[in-house]
Amino acid sequence: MDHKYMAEPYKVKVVEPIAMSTQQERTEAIKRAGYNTFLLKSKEVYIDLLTDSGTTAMSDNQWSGMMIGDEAYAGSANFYHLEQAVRELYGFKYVVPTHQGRGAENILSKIAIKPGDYVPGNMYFTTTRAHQEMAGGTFVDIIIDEAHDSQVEHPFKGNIDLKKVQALIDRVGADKIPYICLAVTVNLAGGQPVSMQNMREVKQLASKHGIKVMFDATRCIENAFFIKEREDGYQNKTIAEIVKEMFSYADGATMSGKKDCLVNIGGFLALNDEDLYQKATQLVVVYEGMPSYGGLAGRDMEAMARGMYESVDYYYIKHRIEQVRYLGDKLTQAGVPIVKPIGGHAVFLDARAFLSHIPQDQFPAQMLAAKLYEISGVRSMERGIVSAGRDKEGNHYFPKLELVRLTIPRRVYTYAHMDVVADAVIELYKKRDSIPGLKMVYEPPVLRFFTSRFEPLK
Ligand code: PLI
Repeated sequence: MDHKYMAEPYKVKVVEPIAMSTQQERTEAIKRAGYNTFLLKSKEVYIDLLTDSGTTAMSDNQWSGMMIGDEAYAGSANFYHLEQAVRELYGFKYVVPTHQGRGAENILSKIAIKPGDYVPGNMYFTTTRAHQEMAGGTFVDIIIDEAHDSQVEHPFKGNIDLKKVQALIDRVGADKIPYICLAVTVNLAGGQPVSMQNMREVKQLASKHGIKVMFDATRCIENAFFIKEREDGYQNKTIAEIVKEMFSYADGATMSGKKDCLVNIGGFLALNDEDLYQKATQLVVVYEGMPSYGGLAGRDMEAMARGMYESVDYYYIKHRIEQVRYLGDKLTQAGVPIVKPIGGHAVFLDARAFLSHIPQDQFPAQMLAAKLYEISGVRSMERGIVSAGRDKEGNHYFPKLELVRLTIPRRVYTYAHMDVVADAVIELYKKRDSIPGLKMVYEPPVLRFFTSRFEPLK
């Protein structure tokens, strides 16, 4: 029998109880946390959809791999397993492990970007752009226009607009563009994928001008599933074959292993160019550790290598995408405004439409996330004006997308949990008119969303 949504392709071997709380306790908790869900204690949370980063449930196979961690300072056996997985599955020659994705972003930005350079990317990601800017670069958004409209249905809404790339080359010159940063999938657009055809064309255009293409590989497996589902010619290819072809259009990649490598910590920088690899090994020893562990224990590298092989299993990724879709479909049926189409790792509430009475500089998505927690114990994350930060002149960026992300950890929650989340959001939607805006009362200078604090407006 064929079900619309696939049941879990795993069974439960270990359980972790979750804390229950009363609405009064949650009202106090979110006030104490300055209306910032990042500042809640996890024990105050019932269903934790803050992020899919590092929140994965590892498999019995990965846990058993942890026991054969080779904790040598240099030349750990687990590094060679990781290197083998990266070569076999992604096709890159060199790998530099890092403690997580931003460790790889730091090294890549420092070795590739010079002050005054421009770094085009398919929508910004917070840490990625911060490292590019700290290296003296200017980020330029080259994603297709459709990605900035939450209601446009497009099968590959993460695609790069080649005309925007060409316009940037014409404006600043190819020698000011060290690389194009191509993210698969695009997190802040709603977990939207990039088509294989687009990757191929971006690589062709970049090569013509001597520009490199660096992938943000963080959710590459989710992207591969969408290609199999939506792009002509890929229906009969395996996820592994699709992933391999995707990376054939890249000169390198940064990876947050905490997402599609199915681990709680870890990441790497993968490269083909020997010269860049040499430079990366010179920096990794300063910021992370030896090039054969880069901020990770041997056991962490083993878990990541094993997770990479598990991640290309068709049934694993089919279930993951369908579980996210199940939640999104329920919300759509109830009329709740969400980003369409439903992406890979999360359902994104459109806070601009949900709380249309709150102006963007009164932080509607921030308040929506706080209120959802208060009524239900479900923790989500603001992905709007607070996450976007300020420009070099100190003004808020006003992103078109003002979103709340309900991010689904991998292999952690069931469909019953998704029902609870959907019911809570629908209840809140009915009460939306009574929700006020916020004012910011503490703001750190970079990556402000992590620790900023707010108070409700009267
Ligand atoms: O959290 P890191 O340092 O392992 O990875 C940084 C990072 C890079 N690229 C993309 C697309 C990400 O989504 C990403 C991290 N994302 C987080 C933490 C998230 O909650 O989405």
